[in-house]
Amino acid sequence: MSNRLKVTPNDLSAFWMPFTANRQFKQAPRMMVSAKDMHYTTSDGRKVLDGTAGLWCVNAGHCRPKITEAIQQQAAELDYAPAFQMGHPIVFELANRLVDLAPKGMDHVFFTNSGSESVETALKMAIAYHRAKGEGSRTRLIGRERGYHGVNFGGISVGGIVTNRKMFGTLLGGVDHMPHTHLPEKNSFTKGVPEHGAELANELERIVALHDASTIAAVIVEPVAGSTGVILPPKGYLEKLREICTKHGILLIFDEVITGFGRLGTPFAADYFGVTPDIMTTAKGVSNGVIPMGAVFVKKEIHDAFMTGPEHMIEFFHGYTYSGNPIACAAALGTLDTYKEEGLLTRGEELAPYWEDALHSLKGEPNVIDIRNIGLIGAIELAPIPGSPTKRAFSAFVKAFERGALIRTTGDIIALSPPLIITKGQINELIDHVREVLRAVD
Ligand code: PXG
Repeated sequence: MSNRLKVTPNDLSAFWMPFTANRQFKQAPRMMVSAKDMHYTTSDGRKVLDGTAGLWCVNAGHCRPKITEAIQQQAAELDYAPAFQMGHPIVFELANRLVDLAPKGMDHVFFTNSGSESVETALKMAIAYHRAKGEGSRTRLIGRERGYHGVNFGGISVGGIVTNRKMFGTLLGGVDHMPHTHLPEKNSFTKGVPEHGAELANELERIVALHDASTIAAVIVEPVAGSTGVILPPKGYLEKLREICTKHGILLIFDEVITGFGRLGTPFAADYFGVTPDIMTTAKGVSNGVIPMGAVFVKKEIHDAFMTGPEHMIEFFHGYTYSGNPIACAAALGTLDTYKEEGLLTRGEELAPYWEDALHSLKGEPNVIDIRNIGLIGAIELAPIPGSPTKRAFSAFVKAFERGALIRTTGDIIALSPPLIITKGQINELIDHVREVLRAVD
């Protein structure tokens, strides 16, 4: 580590950075060189408190020994085995462990390498499932405004974030969107799940009436929308969506890439809300973000619908070279062990009230127009600088980093989602950084 601290990259231009203002970054780079538990160390030797679990993924904290050791051992023992028509033991072990953790009835798991791939997999599964059952006319997909489902074509088609869609042509056909559930005029500064807006689920009935249920394969939503700046489901909303989907034979997909693996204080958001989807997409926390991995959970009926026809035939023409990669599986098993030993998948429940109070203590600070929270997620919405949207929050992000805290901003919203190992003292520290930053930015 020590010699790396001194190294500055000699040319920053070759790497085209993802979702980054490349030219701005390269003028004043922010580099991390190591990490441990709740902190990063920067290239200039400063400690930075991780207020975002990386990108919502490092749920067990950084460089955890069980995960590191599992990866090291696996890399030396079986580095790769073909994923198609071949197996290796730990991918089956992992699938069983995951299914044991999943909501009841979600008995099968399909491996991918990212949230985006999990979403594509789920959408394809949904359409193919209906066709396998003799309902090939069910091809439409329904997403939601402001939804984020990764960056592949299916995901941006059902997604509802304009900047992620508008540059990329006509996208998938046969997609419709429900309205989002952000109602600041009614729900601002709500603690936890908001009171108002469950009726927005009825918009699904309107869409069904327009297209006819016989053309609709699936509805996909994030139970709590993350990327767009944290939008919570109003009380009763997800239950209503479930009811409408069931009534019309439409599959309900929960995109739990962010909410999965303890973020709300329960293993999955499905557990938190007591609503079970038909398909559940995950990634990030499944392997603590350490090695890319995604997992799509499916109900037995869906899996079984594919298990027909001649037994020598491939049932689902889909999969990735790295589906269930041995080293990713080892990382995931090390992650699940760490979660279990430290009770991390339910730790958020104990900490949530403290987190909520700490966050809402920012009410009244300059430019704060809303605060939202659930589990170990928080959002602080700022009034935009007139004519320069996003600038205020981005300045806050840079100032926080300089002060020693990593926060995440999207638009003019600050989103916080610390590793689930955070202490009360570190919650105070994080919120104090945010408070000072809010007082310091224009
Ligand atoms: N679905 C959801 C709900 C997500 O949040 C993806 C799919 C895509 O996952 P991959 O692994 O393909 O990136 C995501 C990813 C942020 C942020 O700061 C959020 C994500 C990724 C990066 C940053 O809000 N979510």
